[in-house]
Amino acid sequence: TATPHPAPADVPVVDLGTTGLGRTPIQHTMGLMRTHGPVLVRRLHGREALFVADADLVADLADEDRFAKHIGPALENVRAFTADGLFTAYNDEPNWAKAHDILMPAFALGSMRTYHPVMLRVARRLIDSWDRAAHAGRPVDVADDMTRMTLDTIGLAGFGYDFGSFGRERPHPFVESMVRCLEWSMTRVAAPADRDHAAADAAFRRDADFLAGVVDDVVAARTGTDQSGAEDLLGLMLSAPHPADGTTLDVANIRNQVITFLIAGHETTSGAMSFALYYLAKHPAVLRLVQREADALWGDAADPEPTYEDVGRLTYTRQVLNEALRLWPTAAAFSRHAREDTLLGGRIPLAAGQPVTVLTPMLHRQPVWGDNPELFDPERFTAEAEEARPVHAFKPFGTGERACIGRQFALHEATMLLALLVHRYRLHDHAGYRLDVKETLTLKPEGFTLTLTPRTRADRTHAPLPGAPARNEPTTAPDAL
Ligand code: FDE
Repeated sequence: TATPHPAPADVPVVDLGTTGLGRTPIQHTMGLMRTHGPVLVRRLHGREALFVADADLVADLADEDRFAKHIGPALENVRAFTADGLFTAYNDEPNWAKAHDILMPAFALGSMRTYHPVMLRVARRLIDSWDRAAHAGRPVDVADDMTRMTLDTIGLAGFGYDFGSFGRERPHPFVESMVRCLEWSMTRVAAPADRDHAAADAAFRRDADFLAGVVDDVVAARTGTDQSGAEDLLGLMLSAPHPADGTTLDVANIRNQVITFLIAGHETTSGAMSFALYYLAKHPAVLRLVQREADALWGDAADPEPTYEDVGRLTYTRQVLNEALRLWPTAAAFSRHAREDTLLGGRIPLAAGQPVTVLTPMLHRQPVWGDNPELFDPERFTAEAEEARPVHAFKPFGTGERACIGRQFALHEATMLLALLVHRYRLHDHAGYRLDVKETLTLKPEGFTLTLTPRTRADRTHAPLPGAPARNEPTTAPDAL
């Protein structure tokens, strides 16, 4: 039911009336764009929101002089439990710049060297658990286990706190509360104003209080110990002075930051690895190439000891991850607003402060991606292909000054784990899984299970890819796939 919009005339207005968006607002809006094109106004309960995926318009929105991050309705709800934490802070809230300056060093590329051993330690927990499943012939729930892994990783690497997720039948209660909080933030946006939300809101409050309690434990476990000056995130939060005025972060802000990092640092990364494994299970030829890359590094080692430098050499694995993030960027939308009255793309009038939301999965399916954008193809991320493409065509980490601070962290963690997994197991899509993308503000493949068998010496010993840095000589002929 598209009706013409007064200005500009070529932007369709899609009125959803009172039908709402259901439990999959991102995919619903993707569907609208497939019908109406990559620029549209979505009207819901009388509220209008401009969505774009057109590559030129997104490039224009990336202009930091004219646009800035916008905290839209969903993030406004998230603020109920993260307030002025980095992700949800308003641009002009003093604690944004302060925390950004203090925490940036913890995310510089060089810092990944510090996190590497912890990431490896947690990867081994996952592998132990998958070994047991493989041995018992039991399927693994991919997204659940990736979430265990990423929560333990950010907990240990960032805060020296062990969530011990692999020792638990069910996800850590922090995860369950967090997921409910995120769902509340998402569904509350589309909830009709005339309905009674008291019960949902009270349940949310209980969950949010629980999250805060966990965070207080995390902080308490550190304060007063000789670790309080440690160089991890929590150490910086507790003791690093701001370069400008010498003050440290205050207690309330530290709480907001810890919740923010525990959430941002694990939900999205876990989804990204899950989608990558999904595509690998469905594309045996690609899987074989990733395996070859890992085999070229680690040969037939039963328990490889990836070095920090190894992860930088896993270029094809990284391409696979990028391609998974193209099709399903797990943080699937980000919003911008105009700093002053302006014309978006030279044609769409925007008033100062007016928000525009970029629907990333559709940006990643625009014509700059060729004529078969739904096709999973890691060749799109060779260095040459990337160079040939407009820079703003790929935005899984947002844009500008408020882009993802955890990008290198997530990529290092995910690349290493994927390579370790494909080096160790054959992946079997035993249930003929059909992709079902669950939305809890972030995206995940729901109900995706795999069975695993250990790869054998014969599986592993084939020639390295041409040009791959071979440390181990192949012990059999290249055709022993
Ligand atoms: C951020 C981010 C973003 C942006 C948003 C807006 O704009 O609104 C995005 C899109 C993202 N992020 C994405 C992602 C993906 C993945 C995988 C990730 N992410 C990961 C991670 C990890 C960590 C730790 C993180 N992440 C964190 C973060 C933070 C803190 C933030 C905020 C920043 C500022 O400053 O604002 C982000 N992240 Fe991310």
